[in-house]
Amino acid sequence: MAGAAPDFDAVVIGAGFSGIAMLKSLRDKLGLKVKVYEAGDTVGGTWYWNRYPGARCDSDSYIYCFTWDRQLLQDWEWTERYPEQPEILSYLEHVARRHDLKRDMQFNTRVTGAEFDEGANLWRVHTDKGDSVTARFLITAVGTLSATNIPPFKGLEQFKGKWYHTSQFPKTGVDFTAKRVAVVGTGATAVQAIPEIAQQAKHLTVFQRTANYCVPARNGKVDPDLVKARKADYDNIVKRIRESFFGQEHYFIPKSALEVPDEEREREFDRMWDAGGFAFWLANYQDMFFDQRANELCADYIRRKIRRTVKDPAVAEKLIPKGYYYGTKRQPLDTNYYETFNKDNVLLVDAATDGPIEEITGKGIRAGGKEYEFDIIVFATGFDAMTGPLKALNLRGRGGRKLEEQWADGPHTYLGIAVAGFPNLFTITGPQSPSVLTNMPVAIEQHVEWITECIDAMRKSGKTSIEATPDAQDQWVAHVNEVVSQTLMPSANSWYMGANIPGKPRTFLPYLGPEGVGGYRKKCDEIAAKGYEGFALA
Ligand code: N01
Repeated sequence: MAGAAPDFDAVVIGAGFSGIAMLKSLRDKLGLKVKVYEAGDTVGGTWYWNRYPGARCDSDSYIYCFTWDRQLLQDWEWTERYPEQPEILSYLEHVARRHDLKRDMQFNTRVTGAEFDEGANLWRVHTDKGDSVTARFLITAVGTLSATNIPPFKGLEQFKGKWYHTSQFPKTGVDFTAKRVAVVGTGATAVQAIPEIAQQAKHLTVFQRTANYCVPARNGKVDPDLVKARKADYDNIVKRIRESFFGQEHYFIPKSALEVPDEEREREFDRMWDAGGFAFWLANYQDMFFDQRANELCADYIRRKIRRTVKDPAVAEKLIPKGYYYGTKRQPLDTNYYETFNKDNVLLVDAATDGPIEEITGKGIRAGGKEYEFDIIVFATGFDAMTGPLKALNLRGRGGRKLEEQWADGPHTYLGIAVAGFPNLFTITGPQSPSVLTNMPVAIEQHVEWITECIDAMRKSGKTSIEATPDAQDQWVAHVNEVVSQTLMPSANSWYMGANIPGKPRTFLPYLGPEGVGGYRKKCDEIAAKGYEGFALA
């Protein structure tokens, strides 16, 4: 159906990594008329909002960037092994300027709703600035960890000091000098922020609900010879990360942790530990995610490290994770995290042993019957991951059906990129795609390329509508659940399972396909080659 001519060929929601890449691709490759709406006052997405002390990417900088700008891969010089938030933000600003992208972006504008007009075969998109525009395609580039979770603690409104969530930190920063500070949460964000805040604050109290298995990041300057070698080898690096499991240069050891002699395994563990970063998590023995006994060997190694690092044995015991398998929650990378608990100005309040948070009071936090007084509380309490940002968009598909209603019992997607009943909607790094289990730019670029090729193929064949079929969607959801059920992942109370948000359906949110993002790419390409199998085109 041709339908009425829309204002735009595509509206893209969000100007982070995904929105930038999507605009560039549709506008400059296909010549489409595209509009990007962004709630922040400039590009950046995640890296615009998360300005907490110590905010840094946990992927190595040489692969945490766009690969479609090969010249920029040569020209851009990252300062350290892991890029810091301000540096990523300036990188994205640079990309936006270099490709003249801002002229098609509207900042300080939040999309408040969009509905599919079946008669006209287009999306009507509305914003908080009063815009109401139409587009043939609607593409969400809203990120996966962008719906802030501030738990509904009793009494928060009475707190007389200042409080912040890590993903809504003031642009001007927060001065912790001479302040009594609380950090609530011990996830990847808190693990980065706690050592930094502890250096400034007069006193820091950390409220831990679940202890985490942290491994060292080992950040620092990268050897200039290695930087040079990587630049010379970028074509191969890009090929490797695109075909890899996690979008990183990490590969499992093709052996069981149980079959090797103890000394060999200990040597391998030491090697991964010394390498730092995600090696211990993503390049460990291949049965670590499947076999409880293999997993226990890894967990035991980390427990020994914690006991060796933390001087007070009682504090060390509190910091030792219990009740879930290593690696089934997102791996935090630490720089002096455990060491921070050796400082005189740092106190750990553990929900299991000291008592959980009961309420926020005028002066601070009451936990386990005791009131702790603070000038500042930092909530590092995470996000309503993956589905949260999409549900917040108030999307209505065929028959006015709301996305949040359709997903009441968890997400239902086809490939994590499309939703039955929502024609011409594409969800970049949506739930049930590899997404958060990868080095994000790799997953983002794969979706951006696939969407671009799909729209191009539609134009060439005179089609104006594409929609996942309910059957294909059901099969995909069943497949996503089937593959993850063979691993230890569903056993954890992780945000991957939606377990951090009270009332959220318990379901594994990303896709842990048998060959990771590389295998998923092949699958998506096969589907395209078969004339978009599982989609209805008109
Ligand atoms: O959030 P989290 P995050 N009462 O949900 C606790 C990415 N990231 O912002 O574990 C008390 O992991 C909660 O406790 P529990 C990365 O993918 C990337 O740290 O649910 N405590 C937990 O300790 C990461 O996984 C980078 O029991 C409560 C913490 O708050 C994701 O962002 C850097 C509570 C939340 O941890 C989210 O990490 C940093 C309550 N009611 C983060 N509710 C990069 O490298 C929650 N908690 C790019």
